[in-house]
Amino acid sequence: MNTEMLAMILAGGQGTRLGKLTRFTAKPAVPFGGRYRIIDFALSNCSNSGVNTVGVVTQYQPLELNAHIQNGASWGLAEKNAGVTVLQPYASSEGEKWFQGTAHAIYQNIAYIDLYSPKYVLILSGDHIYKMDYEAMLAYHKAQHASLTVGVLPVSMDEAPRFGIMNTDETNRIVQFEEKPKHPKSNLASMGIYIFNWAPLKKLLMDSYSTDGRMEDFGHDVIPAYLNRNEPTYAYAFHGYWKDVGTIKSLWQANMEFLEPDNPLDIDDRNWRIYSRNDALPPMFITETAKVHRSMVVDGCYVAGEVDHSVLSQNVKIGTGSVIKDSMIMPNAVIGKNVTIDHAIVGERAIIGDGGQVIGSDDDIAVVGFQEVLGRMEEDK
Ligand code: ADQ
Ligand code: ADP
Repeated sequence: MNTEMLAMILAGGQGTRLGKLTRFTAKPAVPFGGRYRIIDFALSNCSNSGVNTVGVVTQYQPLELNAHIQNGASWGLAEKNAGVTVLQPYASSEGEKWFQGTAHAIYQNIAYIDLYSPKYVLILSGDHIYKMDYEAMLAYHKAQHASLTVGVLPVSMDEAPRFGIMNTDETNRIVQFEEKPKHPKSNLASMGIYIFNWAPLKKLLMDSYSTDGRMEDFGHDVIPAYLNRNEPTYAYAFHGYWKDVGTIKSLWQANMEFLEPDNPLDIDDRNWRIYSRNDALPPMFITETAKVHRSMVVDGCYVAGEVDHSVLSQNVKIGTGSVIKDSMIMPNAVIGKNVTIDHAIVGERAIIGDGGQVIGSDDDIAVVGFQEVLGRMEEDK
């Protein structure tokens, strides 16, 4: 087996900042935009960019993620010379342990990567909403004769401490890099997207794990080591919509932006489709009492109440007299009669009984957790 560039999607984060939504689900498996899960964006980008061999590195609560990805057929990644492999932590000779940092997760999967003898390895995060052509990034990487290319974009100065921050010279070579600096010296941020020449990265990881100088993390350890060793390391500027949906607020915001007709993500782009698993659900049903405005409502939904500026995912039920406004309702949630939901995210399979109130604000989005049950339905009383 041989592939020029193989992708590794890091999908192991717990997503503690998403609280009750990720108690039983890895962050990349969190539903987004009615029909999708967050990881669909990275998987679709791979497929659209002609990157056909993809390893998905999981760790925390991988069941939902496994069920979602299956053999990758939904993203066109199960055909000849292609494939998605879901990689799980395994007991190594060092004893059973979780992957530690991101670089350690790659180190643990060297044998998988070597099966395909790639020249380049593309490292991605499973938790970003964006459309990006990795083939164009590879062309840039080759043109610069780089050993490592990092996808970058400017962020606001107050957000900069959440990111890897760098300075570049006039040729876009990275001359300085700090992971999550308290006092950032620039606003040029790493997207956590890397193209590495595989041979030198593999050597660095193998050497570091045979000594004490362990390379746990790309941002903290590997990029600084590349700069120290004078490996040609370049920044690749991304222009477009990109969102790290790691917090409740950013997840809610990204869903609301998804409803904007001029959303820069342009989900209707036929040349860059975002694919997802298709469950062949029945069509949605809207009753005579329902009112639906400015909303996305997908397959399997039943709506008898009022829905305004909201996203309803698969199989959501909304009872009569209920009002859903500025909210994101995740798959299989059941909402009873006369319920008010405003500025909220309702988790998968949550149940909200008759008369329930879930009301947040711009600064404090209300959350009902995965499988959480609030109140009771009339029939149960
Ligand atoms: P963070 O996103 O904070 O910063 P990290 O927590 O290491 O970095 O996670 C990166 C991705 O890897 C996430 O998708 C996470 O779920 C996953 N992940 C983490 N540990 C893992 C493990 N052991 N096994 C599998 N997957 C794992 C990074 C960079 C910054 C950059 C931001 C951009 O370090 O420099 O600015 O991404 O979002
Ligand atoms: P957040 O930043 O919202 O807390 P991340 O997805 O970035 O979420 O990951 C949170 C942290 O949890 C990371 O430092 C990651 O290494 C750690 N982590 C991931 N999986 C596990 C696990 N199974 N057990 C303990 N910690 C984990």
